[in-house]
Amino acid sequence: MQILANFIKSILNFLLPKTYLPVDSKSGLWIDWADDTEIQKRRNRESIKTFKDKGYVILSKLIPNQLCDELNQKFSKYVESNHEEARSAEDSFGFHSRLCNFHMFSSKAKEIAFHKTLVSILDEIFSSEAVLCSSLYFEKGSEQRIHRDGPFFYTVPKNLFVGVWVALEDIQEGTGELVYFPKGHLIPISVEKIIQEGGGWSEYSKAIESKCRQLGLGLEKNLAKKGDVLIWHAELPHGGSKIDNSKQSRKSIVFHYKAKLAPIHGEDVFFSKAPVPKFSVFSYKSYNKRKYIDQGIPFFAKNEY
Ligand SMILES: O=C(O)CCC(=O)C(=O)O
Ligand SMILES: [Fe+2]
Repeated sequence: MQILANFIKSILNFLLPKTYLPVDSKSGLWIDWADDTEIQKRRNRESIKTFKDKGYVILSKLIPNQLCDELNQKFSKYVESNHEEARSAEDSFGFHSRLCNFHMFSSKAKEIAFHKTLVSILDEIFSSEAVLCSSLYFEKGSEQRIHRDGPFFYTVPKNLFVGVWVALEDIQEGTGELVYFPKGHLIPISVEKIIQEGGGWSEYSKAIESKCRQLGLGLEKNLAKKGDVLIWHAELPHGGSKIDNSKQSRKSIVFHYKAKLAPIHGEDVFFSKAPVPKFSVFSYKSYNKRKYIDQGIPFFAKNEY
């Protein structure tokens, strides 16, 4: 069934004229346009309101400590049984760089990703089913520069994406905490202009950070407790701060979701001058009746990019 659907989508992508939708076109997320009375009608109104106003919402202690510990133990076991691959990702303190798509291996990760309260909020944010696209398990801070996730998860229309960050231990100061500019999702940056000038990811990220600083937005640090969850808007500028204490871990997992029917593309399409294909083609799996993209097997990748 899925093979047939993908075959048809690929044919249609080939035959149909591609959409010329400029990257700077309007947000497709209803929340970005909704007024207060609309938001008040929703079950998770408080979370949704905070998400709309600040660009993120924190759900304190949502994930049980035991489940966080079990996932960390699963990661250690995964490292043991994949020692050759893991060794190349290990630093001199014994910590590994990011493991991509650990949820494809671990049902504990899926249990967290599809936590009942979490998905009920995500479904309301999208006003449709939230579909899990990918995940990143971090044993230490990412030290990633301030960025928006938009280019990596380019939905059409845009912003039908959220990131969900889960603390898997109490986060210590100096370990490369997650940082973000509250309200930074509201700042317009012309991607079109950057593309016209031949720029890409690096120019876009620089422009975002300097605009936030220029407007005097404060950078906030997420000194989360084990089990805390933070949901960020597709346009929230965020990153990982510098690691001062390399001996201390910063265990966390990030999940990326899209609205069910939204086609999703990558950086190549986001920064390209070419029109966008109508459909994105993926295989899906399900867990407790929730859909997720089949990402194959987990793999280690560099933390910085
Ligand atoms: O956890 C971090 O330090 C940042 C992760 C991040 O930016 C992402 O997953 O999109
Ligand atoms: Fe990110």
